[in-house]
Amino acid sequence: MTDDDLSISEQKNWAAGAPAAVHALGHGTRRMGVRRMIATLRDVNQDGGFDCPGCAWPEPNDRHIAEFCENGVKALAAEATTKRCDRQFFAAHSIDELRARGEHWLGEQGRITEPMHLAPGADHYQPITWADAYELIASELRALDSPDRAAFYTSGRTSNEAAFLLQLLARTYGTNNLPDCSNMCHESSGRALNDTIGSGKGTVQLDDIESADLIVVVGQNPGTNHPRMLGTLETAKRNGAHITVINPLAEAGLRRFKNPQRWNGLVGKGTPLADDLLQIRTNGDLAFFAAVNHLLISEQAIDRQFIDEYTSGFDALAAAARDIDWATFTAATGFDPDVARSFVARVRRSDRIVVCWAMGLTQHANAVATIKEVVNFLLLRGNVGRPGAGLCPVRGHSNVQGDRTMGICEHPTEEFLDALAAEFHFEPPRHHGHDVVDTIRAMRAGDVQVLFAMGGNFATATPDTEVTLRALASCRLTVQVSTKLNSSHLYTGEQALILPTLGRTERHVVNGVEQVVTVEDSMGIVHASTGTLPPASPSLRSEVQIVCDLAERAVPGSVSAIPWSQFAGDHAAVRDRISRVVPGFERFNERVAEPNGFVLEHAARDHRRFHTETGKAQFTVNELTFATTRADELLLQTIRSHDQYNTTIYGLDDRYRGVRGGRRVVFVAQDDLDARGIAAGAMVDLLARSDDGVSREALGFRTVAYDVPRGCCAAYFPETNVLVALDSANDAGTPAYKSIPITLRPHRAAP
Ligand SMILES: Nc1nc2c(c(=O)[nH]1)N[C@H]1C(S)=C(S)[C@@H](COP(=O)(O)OP(=O)(O)OC[C@H]3O[C@@H](n4cnc5c(=O)[nH]c(N)nc54)[C@H](O)[C@@H]3O)O[C@H]1N2
Ligand SMILES: Nc1nc2c(c(=O)[nH]1)N[C@H]1C(S)=C(S)[C@@H](COP(=O)(O)OP(=O)(O)OC[C@H]3O[C@@H](n4cnc5c(=O)[nH]c(N)nc54)[C@H](O)[C@@H]3O)O[C@H]1N2
Ligand SMILES: [Mo]
Repeated sequence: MTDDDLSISEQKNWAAGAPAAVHALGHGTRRMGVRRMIATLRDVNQDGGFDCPGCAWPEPNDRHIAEFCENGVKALAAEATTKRCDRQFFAAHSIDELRARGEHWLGEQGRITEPMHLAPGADHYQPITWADAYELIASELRALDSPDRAAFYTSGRTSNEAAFLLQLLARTYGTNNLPDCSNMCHESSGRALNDTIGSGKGTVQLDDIESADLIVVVGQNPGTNHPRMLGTLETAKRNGAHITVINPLAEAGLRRFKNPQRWNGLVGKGTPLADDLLQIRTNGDLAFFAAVNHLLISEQAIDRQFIDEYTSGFDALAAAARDIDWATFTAATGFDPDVARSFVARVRRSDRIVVCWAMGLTQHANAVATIKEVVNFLLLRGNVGRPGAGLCPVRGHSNVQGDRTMGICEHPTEEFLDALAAEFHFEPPRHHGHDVVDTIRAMRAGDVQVLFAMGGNFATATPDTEVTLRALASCRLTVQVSTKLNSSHLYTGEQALILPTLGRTERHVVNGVEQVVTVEDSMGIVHASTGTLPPASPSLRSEVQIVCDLAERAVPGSVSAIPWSQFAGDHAAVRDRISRVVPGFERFNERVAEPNGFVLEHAARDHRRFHTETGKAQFTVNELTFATTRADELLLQTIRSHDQYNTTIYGLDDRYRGVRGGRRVVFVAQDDLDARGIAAGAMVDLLARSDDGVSREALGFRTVAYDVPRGCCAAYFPETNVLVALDSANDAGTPAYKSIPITLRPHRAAP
């Protein structure tokens, strides 16, 4: 439980620079060796190479010879590692033994080399042939009394082709139970944007950010999670942009950036990025943007012509915006009213505004309302659908946006289902399926009994870990298509399968033909990705092939209309089908052959056409809420360290925040520690407020005195997911991972 090597030092105020290059290369060579590392890095994010599995930030058209970042190298090294987790490994380690190890150790064991089966009651995984594994899944699926007893999960690394086929498999089988990582990620953005601008996607391209004159980065830590974004911000800055950061934490990457791809970035002082750092109280953003919007309306600092021509609902907003309750504003944000006033003054001097956001906005109870208020903010001054301005939800997983475009969604539109039905001659289920949280609830109730997961780590990325593990244990069968070992292989249903798959970096040749996959980045750019490394093991199968092989056995009736076996070896044929089902993908094969792929059309961005109910961009009136805590409580947000990719833990350091050698830490303001008589460095337990009578505790964390607003605190996930109640999920189904009321208690050993 304790991390004895833990050491804490000063928080950094700059990111990247030479240390990033040194850490990247050290990390890469340890896992891949020098030659393999050079071969890998040469091809990442290059034309003819593969898309970095790190994040969804787009590549610029004029690519640098080294179009990657420190954390991209870590993501690549995790996949291209030379270590192997083979049948001897599974024979040597029981499930109980592996459970005691934790995600970091599990991820370090290397690539899984062949299909493995955990039989009912067994304590070790045993090898199984692909044919037997498919037969087992097919027979379990056939045995269910309704297709809705199965769920098909997707994590956002899955290619467009695999995602399209997976949703087709689920729907020909008969269910819309297609939960995906997006439910825990940007679902709130998708919901808010769909309701207001008629598309769930952002409206900017890289050159919009580079030519904006005000960029607001809110609820996002790009220095760790989207490091290449810092290069874009640096360019914007050189072009004269003002950058305002809204974040409870003074994240290093947003303060000063030393671009490791430039000589003066390696040795010089770097570029200051944030001009203003507004250290807001966690979850105060709705109150902040509401106040700003009220001021803009009362000062008539709005674009009347745009509002009249393109929007609806302005009068209702203006009527609701008559007075501002500054006491509530201050309680929610921690700010003096002048903070809003001077931000508004800056806004009034700015013709082109971009707002970028990520999990700091989406993972709250009121996330949808908050993002709608951000939309109001941009609409008021016509900052949607013109160059240099717009909405920029920064996606997480490298293809999470593409997976949704391909139909991975539990609430598909009628148009999508109609197109699918016409193309493949079957009647897809029309009733909505389960998202992530509802899948867990359904498992708990015995209503979902088979989970098929295309990647990811369902067991620990999801909320309410103890509840979720029990729910998984009540399933008949859980199947993970994976590259590497994680907790989801250990907390399983009565039986479990691990189906090992090729990663992005690996060459995939079928019948002598090199197979290419495609992905869509955060800005709607679709491009090809071709692996170049030899597969980690000859027994690996591609995600596409696994879906096709399984579909033939699980839904034999579909074979006459769907040439699954042809698809398995001919991704171009899959793309032809996609081009006829998914709008915007016309002439898919032809257009994706272009060096940088193609940009998907976006009616709001390109033409100021809004596919909403009113046909206009929609202003919304949002009830002002914010997370409140009792005097003894702190509001906990759960975040990523610099050494992790979601539940894959690369190492135990969080360099920019000054943490080394441990992850069980909680960042608290010194005054809050003093008020509780707790010393910095003391060992505490985190106890979640219990609204439902269930006690949720995370034991054994060191306190770190940190620059965070009073009443707020932070700790890493997934260690803290035990504290997040399933029922914290908001109206978009996203758990409130970033506003968990907790109390600190001096540590007591578990009974
Ligand atoms: N290296 C690396 N890259 C990644 C990932 C990774 O784990 N590692 N994960 C990928 C994925 S799936 C995703 S979704 C993205 C995540 O990218 P981020 O959203 O940047 O990730 P988080 O660590 O959750 O950081 C949330 C940020 O929001 C701030 N914040 C929290 N609550 C609030 C609030 O109430 N208001 C405001 N204004 N700010 C708040 C936090 O202080 C923090 O800076 O990154 C992707 N890229
Ligand atoms: N408390 C808290 N919880 C959170 C969050 C938070 O901020 N706070 N963030 C949420 C967010 S934004 C997200 S996106 C989810 C992430 O949820 P997931 O996407 O489910 O989790 P990951 O940790 O990204 O999944 C890692 C696993 O994916 C597998 N994998 C890696 N590459 C491949 C591949 O190419 N193919 C296949 N088939 N498998 C592969 C590996 O086996 C690896 O162990 O977590 C959510 N959970
Ligand atoms: Mo995410």
